[in-house]
Amino acid sequence: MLRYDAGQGYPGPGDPGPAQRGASFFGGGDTPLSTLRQNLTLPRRASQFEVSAWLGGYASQQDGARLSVEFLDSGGTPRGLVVLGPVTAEERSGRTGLHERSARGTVPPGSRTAVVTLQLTRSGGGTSNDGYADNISFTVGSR
Ligand SMILES: [Ca+2]
Repeated sequence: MLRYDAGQGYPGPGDPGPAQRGASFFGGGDTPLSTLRQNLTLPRRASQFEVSAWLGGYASQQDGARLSVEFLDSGGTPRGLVVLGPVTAEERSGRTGLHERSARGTVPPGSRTAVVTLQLTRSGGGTSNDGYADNISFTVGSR
């Protein structure tokens, strides 16, 4: 976790990002790849999903954040995959910050588990892995 008041070129209160951004966000640290993963058991009646996240990076560097949701059946067989990001340096207009990405759809039939994975990737340019993420949300509902 990094704080929005960390300075040193990291995203701050005045940079593009969520309106309600709290005090901290996820950053990649000093390693080429940082991964956070959460396995969620889906309610039996879940038929619709919505996923959103604010993803970003540093200046013109291509370090980035990618959020995926993989749906698995009871045997662990993949039923579907949704990917958000990464937000490229071009999409950020070369400016440090985070931008919202979202997707919604139908939960693939037979899905019992959703695996939410955040990957923060360094693509050269110093030791700092400047993939950033905040306000990650995954919700399901029934129609
Ligand atoms: Ca970097």
